[in-house]
Amino acid sequence: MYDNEMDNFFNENRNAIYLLFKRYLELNKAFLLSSELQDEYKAFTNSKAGSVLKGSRLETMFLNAQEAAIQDPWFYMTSRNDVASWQYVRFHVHDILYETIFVDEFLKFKEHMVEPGQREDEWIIEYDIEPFNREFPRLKDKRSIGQGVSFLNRYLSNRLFGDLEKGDKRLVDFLRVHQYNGQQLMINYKIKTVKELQKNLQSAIDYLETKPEDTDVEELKDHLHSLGFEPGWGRDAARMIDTFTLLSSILEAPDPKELETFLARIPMIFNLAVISVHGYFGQSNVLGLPDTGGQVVYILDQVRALEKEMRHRIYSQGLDIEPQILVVTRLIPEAGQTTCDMPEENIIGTRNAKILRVPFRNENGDIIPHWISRFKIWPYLERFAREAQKAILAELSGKPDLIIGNYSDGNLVAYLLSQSLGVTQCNIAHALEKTKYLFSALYWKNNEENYHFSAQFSADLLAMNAADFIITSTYQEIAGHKNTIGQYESYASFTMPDLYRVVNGVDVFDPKFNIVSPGADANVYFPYTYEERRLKDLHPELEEMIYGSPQDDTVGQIADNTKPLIFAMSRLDHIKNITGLVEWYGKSEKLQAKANLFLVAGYVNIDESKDHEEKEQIQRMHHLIQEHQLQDKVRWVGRQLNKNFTGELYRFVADQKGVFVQPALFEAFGLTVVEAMSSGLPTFATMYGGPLEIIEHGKSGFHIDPNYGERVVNSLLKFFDRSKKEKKYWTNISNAAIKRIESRYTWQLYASRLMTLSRVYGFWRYVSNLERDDTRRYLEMFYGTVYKKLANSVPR
Ligand code: UDP
Ligand code: LCN
Repeated sequence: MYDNEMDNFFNENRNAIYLLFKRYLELNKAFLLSSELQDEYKAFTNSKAGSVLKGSRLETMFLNAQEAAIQDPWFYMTSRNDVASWQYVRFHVHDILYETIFVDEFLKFKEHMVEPGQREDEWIIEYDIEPFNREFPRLKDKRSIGQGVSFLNRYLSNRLFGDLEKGDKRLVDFLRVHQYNGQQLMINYKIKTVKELQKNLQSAIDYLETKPEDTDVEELKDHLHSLGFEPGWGRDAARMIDTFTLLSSILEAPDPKELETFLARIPMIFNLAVISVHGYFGQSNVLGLPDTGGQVVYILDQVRALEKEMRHRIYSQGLDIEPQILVVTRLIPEAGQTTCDMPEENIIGTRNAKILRVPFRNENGDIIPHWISRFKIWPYLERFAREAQKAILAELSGKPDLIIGNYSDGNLVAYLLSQSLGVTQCNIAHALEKTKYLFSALYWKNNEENYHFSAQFSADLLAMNAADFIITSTYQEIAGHKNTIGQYESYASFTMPDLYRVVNGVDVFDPKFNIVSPGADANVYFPYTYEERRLKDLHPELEEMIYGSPQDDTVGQIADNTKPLIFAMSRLDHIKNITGLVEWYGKSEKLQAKANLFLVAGYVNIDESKDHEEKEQIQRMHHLIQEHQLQDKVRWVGRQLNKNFTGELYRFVADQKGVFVQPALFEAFGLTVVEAMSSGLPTFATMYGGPLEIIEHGKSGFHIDPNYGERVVNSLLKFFDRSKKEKKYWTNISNAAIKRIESRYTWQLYASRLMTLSRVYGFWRYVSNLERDDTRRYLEMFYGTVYKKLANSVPR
């Protein structure tokens, strides 16, 4: 595709453009990333020769450049001009030509560079979901991304209820599908048409208005039954009138808000299966073990909040049914200090929620005894799903009403279960690995030995396209930010040379995406100022852990305990970058003079770790502490702490006017950030990922760029200095952090939103089910012919 305006610009500025490309070629790199492309461009246009390019369209392209693939004389580049808006172009470096191209051409060029043996016209699978989505509604405005349900309500009220007058029976039929243990709910066979429904709703309202508002459903049910109404409308006359009126008004003049409120009341979720396969899923002694962090915390808090919300909704609609939630995970016989070898465990703080553990088996059917890294889990999942299905059906005496998958492995299992049982599927990614590792797809072969991304990304494509709806913790998780790519967005197009090419992997404008942010357990993580709730009895133990003499699981002994603490806590993965923090601290004597460093992460003893990345990080930690002689300024604890202890630890650090630092190279969401902020601890967290959205920079905390350690050190120094000079500075940031979390990140808000979404998507699934068959078949084919082979190629 040619572009006259650009052609003219190229003709007029041949020399400058040539010099620009020459500069890039001289970097001698096959691939350039956004920062390299943009920095080099800025440097060039600041020179005399380059200044003519300023303000041009070419400049916009280069300032938004994301990636370039260079093979003299060709320079292929992609730029992201806005959230989820991509442009692909190529330049001929010597002829100074420019052309816009299609995504597949860009991907093919990259493939050719990585696999020079592969012919450009060689046939390779192209994954393309776009044709299947053509008939489906799609958001238009980037600001609406992640608010799928509001859009869907508008769409449904327009489309479905526009058809009602023509006798569209879908709503009536939908109201009739609800049952619990054989008991009919909502409406029965007496109501067959929309007209009958409208008429009987009026009769029911008239009847109820003759009764006192608090008349119990028991007294009313016989008459309502004769009108075609079954339990599920409300516990007393007042609530029933309200629900009937809501529906009656929707049938007359559909309104999206009313539709949502009405659907949110339908008793359709009694049993829930939550799938979380990898890591050590347990209630104590697990956090900080490999693959075991926020996801476990998230799910346990989520289950408690959901059970409460489900019970409340079921009760308000007049039913006496106890909701049941199962968290299905992997049984690990060699469970160490954890309970992961127990097939069942009740979840503390719930009435009826359980952890159900199903083992992995080898080809002979023997149970695998040991922990398996989340990157090597793939060959076990299909069988796991089959056994999990049996266990769930037996435990619930029937199907669950909703299946929630977690992370790539849990989402794949949720996909298999939901297909097999015909149940609504919700996905939660927690973290998609694709954006965490540089060139994870392009150089997938190099990563296979340790990471098996080929299987993981294929599982992700399957699960995200099969899901009825997807919950994300932030907007950036879906579509990124002006300058960063969203985690889901990164699946829109990519290539794994020699394997397959994705030209349309997922559409971030799909209304299936909804932002529902998690919180932190408010019973555990509360402000340090709540004196009467504080666990002061733990203080001697905390003192000992931070300042006491060295133990088997600690390194370093802080000499001067009058300085505030810089506290960091995370799993000891490379991406968490705790070693980066130690290095920045080690290199800054000024910072060492201002504060001590306190770390809770992984193990201190390398022999205790079974994870290759963790081992590497442990080694590096020891090395850095020695190299910078930090033994009397740093305390590193490698121990699993229970959450009440952790809660008081954040507050203990706050008492001393310390700070929390989350230095990750990328953090999908960052529960520690929410925990620290809830405690009132000023927090410095990575600008890559969730914390960018959680923290308002300079107000409720600070963003840091882990690629520039010196800048991080400077902002910490500035903070400590200002806190010393301005009496209220530390407290202002602390208060704003607490406020920020209270207003946005709570489990109560989460549970209410998720329960409403589940019902709206349940309805949407019902009305669009048949239309989805072609997608389902396409995904099955991909599962059978691509994913399954990749999964089985992972060594067991
Ligand atoms: N955590 C902990 N001890 C550790 C590391 C982590 O208790 O050594 C807890 C932490 O309090 C938080 C969770 O594990 O609740 C980590 O969640 P986050 O979202 O920050 O990171 P993830 O591990 O999920 O990547
Ligand atoms: C996984 C992560 O990496 C974190 O960023 C999240 O906070 C956690 O899961 C919970 O969703």
